Amino acid sequence: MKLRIPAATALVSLALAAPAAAQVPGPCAGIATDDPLGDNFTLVDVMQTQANLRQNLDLQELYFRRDNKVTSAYVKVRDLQTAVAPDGTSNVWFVVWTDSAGARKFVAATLDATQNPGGALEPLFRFGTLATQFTYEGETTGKFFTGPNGVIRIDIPGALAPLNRALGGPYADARVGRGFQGTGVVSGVDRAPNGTAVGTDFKVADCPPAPSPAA
Ligand SMILES: [Ca+2]
Ligand SMILES: [Ca+2]
Repeated sequence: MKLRIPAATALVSLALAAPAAAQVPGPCAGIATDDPLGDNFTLVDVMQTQANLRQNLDLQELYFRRDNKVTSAYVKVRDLQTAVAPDGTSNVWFVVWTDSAGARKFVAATLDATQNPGGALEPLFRFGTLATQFTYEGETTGKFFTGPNGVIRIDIPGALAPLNRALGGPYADARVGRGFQGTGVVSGVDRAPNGTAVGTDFKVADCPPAPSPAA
């Protein structure tokens, strides 16, 4: 028995150590923006011992891909977990861009801790329009690639990403919601790029076939 326990532990460690990046499609047309690690704001956080959950919201990179006729936004963070930082009731990641008509559109991923207190949280993916505030207009699909350097993929409805048009001036915006059912104050804790800057336009086009290793 004593021999089997370390072996099993080693297997588990290997599985946990597998980088999220290995499963995530990387950029195929450059990145929209990167962002420094450790620059996310800390709100009133009475449980600093759980500051690791904050790494959920430390933006690192934003890029877009179009695969199988679906355009998706990819938000890389420091350490993605399906849990909400202790000083909020929800975590929201917005990706915003300006369309060819000049309207600001967005997709968003939300984790709402009131959905299942203390338990596993299922992310909700939505899209909408940003005018004076974020207005949700429907649900979309996406995926969380959890772990260090984890990535949130949010699929953009086809009508919002016409082929050969640009998603202009994109940026990512990570926020914490507090209050009843996550509808209270929503505070920005990280933005990529910082300030009011925006990233590089993404011209909606299919990713090229993966290059051969010898290329
Ligand atoms: Ca950051
Ligand atoms: Ca930032």
